[in-house]
Amino acid sequence: MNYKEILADFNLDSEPVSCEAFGNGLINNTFLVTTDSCKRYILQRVSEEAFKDVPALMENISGVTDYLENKAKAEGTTAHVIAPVKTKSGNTYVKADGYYRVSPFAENSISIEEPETDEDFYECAVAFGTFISDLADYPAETLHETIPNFHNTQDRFRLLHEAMDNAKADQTLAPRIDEAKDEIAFALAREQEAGRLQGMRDSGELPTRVTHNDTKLNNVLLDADTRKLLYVIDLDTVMPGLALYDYGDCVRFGASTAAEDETDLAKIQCDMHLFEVFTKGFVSACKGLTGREIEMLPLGAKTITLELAVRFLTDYLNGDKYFATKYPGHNLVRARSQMALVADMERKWDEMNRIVKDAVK
Ligand code: GN1
Ligand code: MG
Repeated sequence: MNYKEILADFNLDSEPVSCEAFGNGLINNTFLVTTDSCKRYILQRVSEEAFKDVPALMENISGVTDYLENKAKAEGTTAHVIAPVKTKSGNTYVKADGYYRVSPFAENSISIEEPETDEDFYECAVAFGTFISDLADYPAETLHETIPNFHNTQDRFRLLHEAMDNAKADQTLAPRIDEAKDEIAFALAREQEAGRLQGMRDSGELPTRVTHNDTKLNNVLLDADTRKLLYVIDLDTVMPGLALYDYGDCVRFGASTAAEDETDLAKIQCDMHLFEVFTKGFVSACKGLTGREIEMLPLGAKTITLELAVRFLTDYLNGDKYFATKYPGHNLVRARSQMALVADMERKWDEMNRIVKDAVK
């Protein structure tokens, strides 16, 4: 990639002088760009492996950022999203050897991989909860499904079965079936329960809302000094979905006592104190959650954790095509760690339900 050539199409303040790899995302390629006048931007090459229709995805992002900016303006507040930088022809991306987009870099911000204090985690809960309630009136029918069936857990299991069948018939991949036999058994033993929330969505028992769908802790930027919310980022998967999955995905990542790819399973737990902190923040900020949604919050956390375990496992069986990996077997390690987290939630199931009940008293 010749970054100067790509950036020449965008309305930057001055000439770009450097471009370096940046961040911890597993899907897109991200770079930090500095210009001649020391202004900084984020340049991203959007993964076409993950996102089949990037122009549609960018239309979603423009729609949502415009909407939230207008809403904030009308209320006399500031929006917590970052709008893309336009190109000289008024577009939000350029197509070169892939699709590229640019956004202003959020100065004096931090993105955290684990909560350093309860307040940090509470702030993230409020950020994601508010994001959903602020988009409650957004015309959901205008959003494109950027990854079809992204959090359809039933479909994620279908893809696991498909990957198992394909791996069996492929000489290079077949040994992976054996290596992952315990993880496959763990997933399949929970397949029915894992599909429950999707079933409740299909029957209308749980409302479909405009949701973020990738609520990892590091998709929130906090002010480095005040630790208050600056921006919710990574809007690639904003689509109609379940609030429970947004809630659950941040619990999965942020309330875990270990990293997503921890190899020492004994270190992996869902911390009940952090679970309580997050739950309180989320239910207070996400206005209008139904009684049924609140009741199902623990299952939201468990289901999204198992779903991601299944996605890592599936990618492992497919030969590591989707998630960026740092070593062979990385996806299997991730699947194992997410399953250890599921097992810990199962041990703490009654406590999780009690915490949710107390949080809404
Ligand atoms: C991916 O790109 P990133 O790291 O924010 C993935 C999420 C997973 C996450 C696991 C579009 O998110 O669904 O939960 O990795 N995003 C996509 O770390 O697949
Ligand atoms: Mg991200």
